[in-house]
Amino acid sequence: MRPTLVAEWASSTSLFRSRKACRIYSACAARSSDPAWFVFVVLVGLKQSAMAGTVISVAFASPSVSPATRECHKVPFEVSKSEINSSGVGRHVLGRGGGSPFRIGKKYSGRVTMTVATNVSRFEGVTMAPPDPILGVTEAFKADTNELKLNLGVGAYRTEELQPYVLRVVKKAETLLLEKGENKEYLPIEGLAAFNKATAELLLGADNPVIKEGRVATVQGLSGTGSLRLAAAFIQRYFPEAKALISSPSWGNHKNIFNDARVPWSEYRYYDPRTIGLDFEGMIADVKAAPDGSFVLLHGCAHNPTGIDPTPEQWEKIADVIQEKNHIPFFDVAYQGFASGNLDTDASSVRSFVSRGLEVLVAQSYSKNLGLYAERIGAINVVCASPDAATRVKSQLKRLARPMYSNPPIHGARIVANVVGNPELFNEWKAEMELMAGRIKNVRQALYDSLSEKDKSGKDWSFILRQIGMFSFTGLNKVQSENMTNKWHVYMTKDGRISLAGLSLAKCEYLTDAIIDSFHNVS
Ligand code: PLA
Repeated sequence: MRPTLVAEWASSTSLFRSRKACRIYSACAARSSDPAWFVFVVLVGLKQSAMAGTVISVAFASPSVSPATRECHKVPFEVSKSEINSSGVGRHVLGRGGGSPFRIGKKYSGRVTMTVATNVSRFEGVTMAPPDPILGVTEAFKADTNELKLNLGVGAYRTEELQPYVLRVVKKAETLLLEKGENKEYLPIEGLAAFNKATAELLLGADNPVIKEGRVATVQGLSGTGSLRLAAAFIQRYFPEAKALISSPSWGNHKNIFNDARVPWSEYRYYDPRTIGLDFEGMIADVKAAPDGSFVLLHGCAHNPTGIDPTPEQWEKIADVIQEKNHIPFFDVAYQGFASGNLDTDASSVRSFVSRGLEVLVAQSYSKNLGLYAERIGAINVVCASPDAATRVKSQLKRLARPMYSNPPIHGARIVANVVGNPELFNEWKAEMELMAGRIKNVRQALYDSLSEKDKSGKDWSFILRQIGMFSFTGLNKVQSENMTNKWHVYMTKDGRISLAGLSLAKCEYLTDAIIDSFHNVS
């Protein structure tokens, strides 16, 4: 196959308008395994001050070209415009109708393409992305034909028969919706008004003064993930200097979300493997050490993946430090009602921060507590100091949403609005949620009992009982987790997390054998 070369960089294109800023950062020649093809590669960078913000990537149609290139792209040297023009490289790579992309005032797209040969896909250089560490586990599970297999990867509630579950109250709400025969016109950018009202009230309490005073900007989002992403885009636009702080460990997608939104982040200590508990001192020290005005991402309840939440007293101390440091708390509430079985108890961390008068961001999800996974229903709430600020913030969230997805889907929003807004359905939901949370608590207990009975090593497994929510963070390392999957067909994330929502009482013993084997026989 004939090689095609594509060199591109991402950076502020306006920098290229300054001739002085131009620098050939690295140049190299590579010979592919086919001697007929000799390819010059020129990577164009910026002067050193700008290099940090410059991403350069080079893609090759022929994989054989790239290793040689890697070896020779190390020596930076300067080349003037005329040198570019006088070299073959310049003509081929940069020449565009005789002009240079670096001419002052010329707007240039930041992409250089040199086609050395034809008949090759323009996407040859697109590399294979790795499978998602969580959703990829489900794909692997589906491909496994062993009948003992068990999917404890994704946090999705299953019945005792290990079947997906649609809540009865959801079915009822859907029947009501069908009877009403409502239309499918576009929602406004901010989503369904009845949903936005219901979701803010569910989170903060209907009689919370911040709601009454109109200080909450609520925008319907594409479930928890989409709401977090919208907030991250907002942070990037309005707080370009700010950093996000993420717990270590955290739900894996948090890092992706901030990376994609180009919000720099760092981690704060959270989990202490020695105590299999919260590293509270470490957390406080790291939150204190972060630059003032950072966005501190907190799991409102049922911390994923550890299942370890701060106590109410610890939450107060965390709030003290956040307030002292002028940080902005950013809650991810993906499991309201699933930690304790009670919606209000699980919102108490958020409510206590709000009652201090703090401005707070809160992303919500109805994937788990209403089982609306695929409906993609959630919200981003920004509690502001004044109604005026809330109005402006909301207008900007809408402005960010419009070019991304225009407006959100209606079906899930109607279900939530109907369930929360109808006292009878609301009570049924609470009862069903208690049932779901109760089933998880039962298997948690059963797993602990079984491990304590079968494991003769004297290891203390009581940490499993202290964890809450859907997950248990087993302490199994990557290799041990791989053994769980490869030998026992137990699918789980490689950080040692198991979703107890995917476990039945009947499977506890099998899981116990798998854990004991992996823990003691695999280093
Ligand atoms: N925030 C946290 C802490 C989560 O655990 C999840 C889902 C979300 C947000 C987003 O969920 P949503 O977009 O569906 O509302 N975490 C799952 C699924 C349950 C996943 O990874 O997407 C998990 O297995 O960790």
